[in-house]
Amino acid sequence: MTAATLPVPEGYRILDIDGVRSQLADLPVSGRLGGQPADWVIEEVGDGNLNLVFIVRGPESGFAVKQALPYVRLVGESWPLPLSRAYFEHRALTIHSEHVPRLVPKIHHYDDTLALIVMELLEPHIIMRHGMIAGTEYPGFADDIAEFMARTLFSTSALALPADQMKAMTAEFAGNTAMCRITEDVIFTEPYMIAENNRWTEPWLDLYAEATRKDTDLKIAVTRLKRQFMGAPEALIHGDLHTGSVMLWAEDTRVIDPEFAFMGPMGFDIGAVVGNLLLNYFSQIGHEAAPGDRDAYRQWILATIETVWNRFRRQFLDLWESSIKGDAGGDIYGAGLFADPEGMAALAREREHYMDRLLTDALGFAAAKMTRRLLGVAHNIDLECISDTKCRATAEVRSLKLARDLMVNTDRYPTMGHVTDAARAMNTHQPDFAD
Ligand code: ADP
Ligand code: SR1
Ligand code: MG
Repeated sequence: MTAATLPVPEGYRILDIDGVRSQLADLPVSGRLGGQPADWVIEEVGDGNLNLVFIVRGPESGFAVKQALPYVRLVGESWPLPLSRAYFEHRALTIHSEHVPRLVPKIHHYDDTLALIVMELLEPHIIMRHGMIAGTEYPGFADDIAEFMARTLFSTSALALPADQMKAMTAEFAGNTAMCRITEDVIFTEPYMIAENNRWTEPWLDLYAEATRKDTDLKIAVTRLKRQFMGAPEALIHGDLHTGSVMLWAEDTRVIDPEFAFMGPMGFDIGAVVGNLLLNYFSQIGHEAAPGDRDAYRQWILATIETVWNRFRRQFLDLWESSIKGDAGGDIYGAGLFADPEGMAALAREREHYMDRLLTDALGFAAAKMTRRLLGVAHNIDLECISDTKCRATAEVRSLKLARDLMVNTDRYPTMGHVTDAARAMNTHQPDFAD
């Protein structure tokens, strides 16, 4: 299929730098840039898999301008993808800004025809993956991402919303099917079979890719996760919450790029964070100048994983408890059912069970998110930038082994401490592959 045959609305065109300039010039919001359109410095910086992103700088301020393409940028026009993802991204950003305004970029303008979002330029923020490859610690990250997840997930779930609002949100985001389909295919299915776009570090991972395709226990486990992904509209999830969707610096964290948002299982977002931190942990062997140089950084990553979960858990429970006390809860676990002391105690236990179940879900999804980055179509720069392929393969095989155990033997990981202990135990300073 060529771009010409893709279904795009009348008036849509793919913008180049001059197209962005003239488009912005017509918008009242462009006054914030200062100067004249000819003064604005514009560059295309998109390093994501799907869209164009332009940075626009004027004498007084800057914008980030994101445009959806009618296809997957990573693969090209042979893989069409609807422009509607820009609608869902701006809607999710709008909803996120109601619950965590300090943790998302501000939206200045949305153009449905051009599938274009004009948003706040985040500076001096960088993409978290890049900071982690450089070995930078981010002291505020764990608290910030925990707050992002606790507030966005709790507030859009049936724990907080009445049934009609919950269903309205489910109906609205049910339209994001093409993006869900990508996840269903490239995360939950293709890495476990022969698929055209799969790739891995050859020849070192050949046997591991083959073993994965033959691993029935693993395939049952990932299919259960897929079933949950497709059939559990628990909350409005970000849907692609990896460390490439976080832009930050020492004093500020923002979550970008919720174009995969839909009403899905909360554990998918938590697992995305945990799985991507684990991948970076194992990748450190390829980033240290001498064996052991990054040991302190490794410890920071593992401590961060534990803090993310612990803070998320505490904050989610606090939101839940206060919503019940304030009678602002959603339509399940209704306060009226549990008003007596025995009921209150039972509800407190139920909340603990709920969080334990969320942890189990998150670990399964973390494992799926790790495996897809090792055997599927879209890999992570954390590992891809390691030029020594034996070293990269070492990091990848360790990630793959932990992911398999997390997915198949999830009950062996009752706490996040069990996960970080396992990661620590699998890590040595020597590559596992020799000449
Ligand atoms: P995609 O959906 O294609 O993955 P992203 O939303 O992840 O695109 O953006 C791609 C890149 O554009 C990011 O990695 C980042 O470098 C840059 N970017 C995106 N949004 C902003 C922003 N608000 N401010 C500054 N840079 C941004
Ligand atoms: C074609 S797969 C593209 C991937 O990039 C996005 O960031 C999502 O992670 C998606 O799975
Ligand atoms: Mg994206």
